[in-house]
Amino acid sequence: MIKRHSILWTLCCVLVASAALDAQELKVINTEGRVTTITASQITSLPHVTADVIDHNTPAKFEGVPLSAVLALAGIQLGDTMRGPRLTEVLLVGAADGYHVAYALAETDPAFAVHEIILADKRDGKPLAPKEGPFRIVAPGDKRPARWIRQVTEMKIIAAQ
Ligand SMILES: Nc1nc2c(c(=O)[nH]1)N[C@H]1C(S)=C(S)[C@@H](COP(=O)(O)O)O[C@H]1N2
Ligand SMILES: [Mo]
Repeated sequence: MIKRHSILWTLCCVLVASAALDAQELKVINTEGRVTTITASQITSLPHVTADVIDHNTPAKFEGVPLSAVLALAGIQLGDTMRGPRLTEVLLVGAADGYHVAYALAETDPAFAVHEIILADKRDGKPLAPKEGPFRIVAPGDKRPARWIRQVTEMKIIAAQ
């Protein structure tokens, strides 16, 4: 009896732990449908930049990774390759609550954008709160934060032409 109970308990712990780990992952899907899973530790180990923004009329300092660097982990090339039909590519971003936003892929390219879009993992020196993180897009070039999508789980590139 005790043994069966402890096996069930262990199973439960494993399920809960793996669900928590899943939430720390991010899927990037390229135009061919190839899925790359990026882990939180991969993102942590990339060079970080900061974005000083005004959020709810209050200054906030986000830290994160340039979106272009996250996309590079999934083999998505920007820069010189961004010409011709590649300029029709759309980045569709999905969140845990079902919210979605779209960027033109070119907006994520530092060669095009004045203000680099980042995948933030910290706000004012602390990891993002669960309802905001673990990852949130911060686009300092956008005056309204409607595309600053919280709880990002998926990024999909769609060729519009
Ligand atoms: N996942 C997710 N991200 C989201 C939203 C949402 O509903 N879900 N709302 C957007 C909108 S419309 C705004 S104005 C801001 C609000 O940011 P806040 O949560 O810091 O208030 O988040 C944006 N990011
Ligand atoms: Mo909003």
